[in-house]
Amino acid sequence: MCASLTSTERAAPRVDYRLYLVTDAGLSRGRRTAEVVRAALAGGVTMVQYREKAGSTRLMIEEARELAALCRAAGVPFIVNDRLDVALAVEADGVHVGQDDMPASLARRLVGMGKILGVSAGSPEEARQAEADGADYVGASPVFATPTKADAPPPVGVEGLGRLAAAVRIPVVAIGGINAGNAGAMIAAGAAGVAVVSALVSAADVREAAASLRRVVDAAVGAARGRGEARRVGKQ
Ligand code: TZP
Ligand code: MG
Repeated sequence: MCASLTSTERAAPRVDYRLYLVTDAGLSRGRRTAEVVRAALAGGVTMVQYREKAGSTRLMIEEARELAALCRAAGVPFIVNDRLDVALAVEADGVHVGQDDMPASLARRLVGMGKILGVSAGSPEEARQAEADGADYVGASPVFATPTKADAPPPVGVEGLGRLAAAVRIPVVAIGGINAGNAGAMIAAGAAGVAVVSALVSAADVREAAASLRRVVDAAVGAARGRGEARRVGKQ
């Protein structure tokens, strides 16, 4: 049945995972999420995830619709965290689910084959299961402990990220405690990109923070390609 096709068995969307902004209204210093996303896009983020845990569904749909339009204009994929209903309502490019959310195989079936499906994984086993369930990418989660997600499982660390990335053929994105100081090490360990909340949304200058993270990630991607590791880095 088509829902069990892995991303390597179907025509998976081509996605640039290098710098993935994950929104958090509560950490955005009182700025509107649209303002943060606009600045992050100007700074060079290659992907945006709308992650909102509070508020009414009506407001979420209105906000997500605005963000989807900004991302579409920038040519950047727009993903909704957890809320498949919101993703479908605003015709987002995809959805991201965690281990306690809707099962990935079901999310794949509901969202359709043409959309991007991301799944959080904290071990090689969870990553392999996500791949088998039809995920396009895995979020290695969390790499480092972070106050941004209080209920996160134990951190996998850089070595755990490497083991996780080696376990699957789909791209792996590192999340949790990532900033310009450690982003390069994520790419060197096998990640296709980094997903970042506070280092972007809480920055005084979001555009500049995104630009400097992009420089770090691009340099690390260039170095990995130089070592012949093109498969897991950059545009897949
Ligand atoms: N999933 C795993 S860690 C995390 C999420 C959403 C939060 C990452 O936030 P930060 O501020 O980039 O550490
Ligand atoms: Mg979730």
